[in-house]
Amino acid sequence: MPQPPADATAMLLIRHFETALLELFARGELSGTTHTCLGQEHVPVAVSGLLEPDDHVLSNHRGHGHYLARFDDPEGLLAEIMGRKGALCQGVGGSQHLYRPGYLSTGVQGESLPVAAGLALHLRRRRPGALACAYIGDGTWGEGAVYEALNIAALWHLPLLVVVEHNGIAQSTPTARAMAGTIAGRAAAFGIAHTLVTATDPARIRAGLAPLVARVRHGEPLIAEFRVPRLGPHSKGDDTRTAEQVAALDDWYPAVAAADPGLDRAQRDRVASVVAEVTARPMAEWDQG
Ligand SMILES: Cc1ncc(C[n+]2csc(CCOP(=O)(O)OP(=O)(O)O)c2C)c(N)n1
Repeated sequence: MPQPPADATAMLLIRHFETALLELFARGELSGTTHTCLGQEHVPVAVSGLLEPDDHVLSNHRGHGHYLARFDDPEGLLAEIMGRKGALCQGVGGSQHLYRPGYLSTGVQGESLPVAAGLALHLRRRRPGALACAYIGDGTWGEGAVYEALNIAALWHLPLLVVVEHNGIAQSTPTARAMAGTIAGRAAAFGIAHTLVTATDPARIRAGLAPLVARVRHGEPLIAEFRVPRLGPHSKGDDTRTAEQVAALDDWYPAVAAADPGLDRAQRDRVASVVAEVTARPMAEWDQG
């Protein structure tokens, strides 16, 4: 199925943004940490296309793609990560802790789901039809707060969409070594709908998810589990997998780039000019008032 231009544009933007971040680290121009979503870009691109302006997004430590797919704001995000003028949160949030109306991320695993459930309750009361969408990884199913939130979401019929980016590894622990049973089985235990997504074409993904997300808006929570590869290290240089293991993972990028090399080049150039422009800015000043 051909990629609608907007989807390919967003996926390529996120790919080149994440690659540029790793290059900035390698050159010593960035400090702190970062977790790139290389290989997982299609997930937020597909999901964002199903979201409405009143919906709220809760993101996690691997959240640059979630933000860029929702707001197309590489300047604000890079300035935040680099602590430069124009930063989204004055440079105090960094890569993992972003806030913008309708959007919140946290680096603390599992912290977002109870907040998402609370937001979903608020939305059900004040903005009927709107939903809270929380992105979590498979490793985060080891956190007890996840189950407290799912229990309440099911019991109170909250408009909660949980997007699981199941990349099969949590930092350096293969999921198979840490998770008993399955995410589908855990959803079933709460009577929550679950769907498994393996496609990488956002339009195709949305076609499958749209009727389920429509039900979320009327109080039927959903767990959408995406099987994805994590192509990069956990953060910057801490990959415990062999190069052969990583090379064997599927990557959507070669096919999408080959389908439209001009678009790929344009997005690479856009990111390069964002990097040049933001890097030249003075440091952000934290207004503590
Ligand atoms: C409560 C908590 N414990 C530990 C960490 C350190 N940590 C950051 S990411 C991560 C693994 C996350 O795995 P997963 O949820 O599968 O997401 P992925 O990194 O694979 O996207 C860990 C252990 C954390 N951020 N929060």
